[in-house]
Amino acid sequence: MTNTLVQNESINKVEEIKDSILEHLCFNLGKSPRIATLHDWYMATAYAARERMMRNFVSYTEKMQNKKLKIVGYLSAEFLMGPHLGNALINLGIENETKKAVEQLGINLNDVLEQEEEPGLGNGGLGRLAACYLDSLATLQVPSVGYGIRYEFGIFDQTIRDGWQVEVTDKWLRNGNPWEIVKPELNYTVKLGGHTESYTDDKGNYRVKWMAESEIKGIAYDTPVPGYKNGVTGILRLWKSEAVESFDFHAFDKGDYYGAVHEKVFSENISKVLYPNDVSDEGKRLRLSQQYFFVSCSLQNAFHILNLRGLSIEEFPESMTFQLNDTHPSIAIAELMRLLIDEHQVSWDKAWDMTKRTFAYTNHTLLPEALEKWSLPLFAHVLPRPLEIIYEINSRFLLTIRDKYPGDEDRVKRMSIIDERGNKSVRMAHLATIGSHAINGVSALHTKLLKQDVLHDFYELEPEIFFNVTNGVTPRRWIKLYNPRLASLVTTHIGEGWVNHLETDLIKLEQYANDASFQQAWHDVKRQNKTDLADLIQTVVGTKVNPDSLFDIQVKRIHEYKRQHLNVLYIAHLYNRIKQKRAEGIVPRTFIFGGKAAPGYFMAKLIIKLINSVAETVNNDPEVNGLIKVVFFPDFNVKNGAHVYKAADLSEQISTAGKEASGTGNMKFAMNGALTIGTFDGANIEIMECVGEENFFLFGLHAAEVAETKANGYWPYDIYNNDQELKQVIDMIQSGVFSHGDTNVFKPFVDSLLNVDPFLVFKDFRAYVECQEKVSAAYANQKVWTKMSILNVARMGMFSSDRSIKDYCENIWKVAHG
Ligand code: 9GP
Repeated sequence: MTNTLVQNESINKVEEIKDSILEHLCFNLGKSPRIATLHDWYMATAYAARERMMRNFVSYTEKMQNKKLKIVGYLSAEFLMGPHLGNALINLGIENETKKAVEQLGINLNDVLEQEEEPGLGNGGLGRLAACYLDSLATLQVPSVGYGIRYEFGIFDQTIRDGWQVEVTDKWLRNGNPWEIVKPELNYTVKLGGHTESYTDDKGNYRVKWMAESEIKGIAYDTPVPGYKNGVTGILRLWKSEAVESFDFHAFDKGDYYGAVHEKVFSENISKVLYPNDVSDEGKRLRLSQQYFFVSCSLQNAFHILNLRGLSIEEFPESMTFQLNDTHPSIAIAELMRLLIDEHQVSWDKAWDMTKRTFAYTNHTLLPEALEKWSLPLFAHVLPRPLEIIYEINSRFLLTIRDKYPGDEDRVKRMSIIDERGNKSVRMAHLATIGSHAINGVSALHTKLLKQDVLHDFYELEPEIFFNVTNGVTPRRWIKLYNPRLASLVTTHIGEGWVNHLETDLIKLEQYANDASFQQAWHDVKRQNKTDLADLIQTVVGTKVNPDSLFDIQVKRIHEYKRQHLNVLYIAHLYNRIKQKRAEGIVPRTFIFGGKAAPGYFMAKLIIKLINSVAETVNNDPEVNGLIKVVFFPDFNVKNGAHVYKAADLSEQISTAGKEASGTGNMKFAMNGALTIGTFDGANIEIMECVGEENFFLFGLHAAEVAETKANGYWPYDIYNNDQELKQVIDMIQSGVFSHGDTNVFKPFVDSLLNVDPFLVFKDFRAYVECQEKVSAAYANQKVWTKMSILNVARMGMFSSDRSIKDYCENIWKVAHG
């Protein structure tokens, strides 16, 4: 096409978009431009964008009717999608035209984008990974449906008061959600509680009926997920719970007004709120009900799709494959068995064969407290029929184990789905493993440890079903949308193929690593991004930071294993050096933290308080003279991440080795030109292998050394006594230097480190300090640093979620991809 034609087409598009925005403003929002609020403009623009996806959405749904296609069902209790509008415009390829259209209407697109309340339907990495995978599934044209829960309240909003985290309810739906399409006709009944009864059917077969205590209804809400400039729109289908009968006239007639709506209140509670992770006991019953609720709706929907496609029940595993995103949806294994046996009269053996062929399981954690276990009495109370099925699965499975390993009762106990020790419980990871034909970890190290440790017995039994799929993130959102300056610099030099071919194209940047003018342009992009973040910090936190200082950033959930406190100890150490006039070699640094702590996790909340306390002391001490600054950026979420990753010089990935399954923030940072200081953990290792050891700051114990240290008896107190600088830092915290003389507030923190130090902060402290000194020295030479930054980005192609999804398609799902 000639330039003029392209220009004309673009002008037409601008007009079309403008008309469409105005129409939606009038017909959907009932407003004239004169009285429209910014939020109205956002809604109208969102509807205009959604409209452009709907034709593809319909044709995609039609395409799924093709009997030969295998559909991927991605079952996940969390989808952390982030704001939709900006991403939709990028993927539809209409961001420039929309910008112009909105401008011609007298509005600024960035102000419109700011209006969107992000759907916080996830805790962190796991939910965000699911969102990246949906983007890649649509981009790679894999027929798929993401299934989850439409929580009315997502992850809490975080505010900081007096240095402490305060949680605020996330009312993301209060102003309406223009992206979802309710499908009332797609509704399924889900049973809960009660008991079971057996009977013999008219053919003389033994059958079981579940006499439920209550029944709730799940209604489908669909959100279109646009692929990248390919005319494909995928589906995110979230279930909202409702009462089967929302009003009990019988109770009402008796004058029981509360009783009349009780069922409605009870039923709606199921999809009311997302559970913050890391909480052990609270709300367990509701959480188990949530998990069962959404997988039951999703599987019933799968049968509906099977039926629409004119396929038989036997064809289920060939027509649809389900990925279990962690153990949260693993009850799906028992539920599919129940649906096949109780509802579709399939024999046990056949049903089991079909179930195993249907499911694959991704494990996302080795932390024992995060591997879900449900108490047996609770399970029996909420899900009596699925529990019977689990017992039967287990007893048949254990027969095969006894057969294969005669006399090895220890192994039988270790592998059983039911943990018989203490208060009996159901081990969901075992159910997921036994019921799946493929199991994968999320980084090379994690998969290795999974095989070696948590699922070792299962690996020994069937090594061929274990895979690794290293996580990835989408370059559409995390580079093109959120780092437009870098994206345009990259595109100018290597073309725009990198946006959906990151694996092959990004490496072309390497040729510019030594080019002085490219280095300068690269440096300028980073400098501008840092200035933007500095402005935002000034507005949100009120702290003035220097964009020429090294931006050293750690954003992620707050958890002891992620060791934000190791970072804080280092800051306190630098502060000490400055106070003692030993500041030589310290480059100006801004330490930026962000992340939420689970509301019930005291130590994580205390770490936030410590960061803020250190910030207050350091930032206000005239002797520091701005050499170091500390900032806690509140309410870290996808929307804030947009400003943070691109502005980082240094990415902190300092978990205790063997604890972080993969990490995905590490990828977002490196793809946006940050260098990493990191341990030999999760995907850090693969990142280091790709970018080169010389472009990565590695420190600390390896996973095997961590295990060995603990096994040999670990005495943190000795380390404290033998390292004067560490001792000074701990004594400062203890003596109230950062807490206005209060010696109580951080006592639990200090005590925990001195007596237990479960994540080996003291053990790695010295190595971390030394490594940080290397970072400072490297940063002092900006040309070398910039070159390292370019090489980091150039070599990050493998961490695109497109590569991960291709791995799933080829090795696990056996489906074609674009
Ligand atoms: O902790 C892991 C994190 O390392 C990983 O990147 C993410 C996605 O695979 O999953 C996290 N796991 C969980 O949130 C719970 O298992």
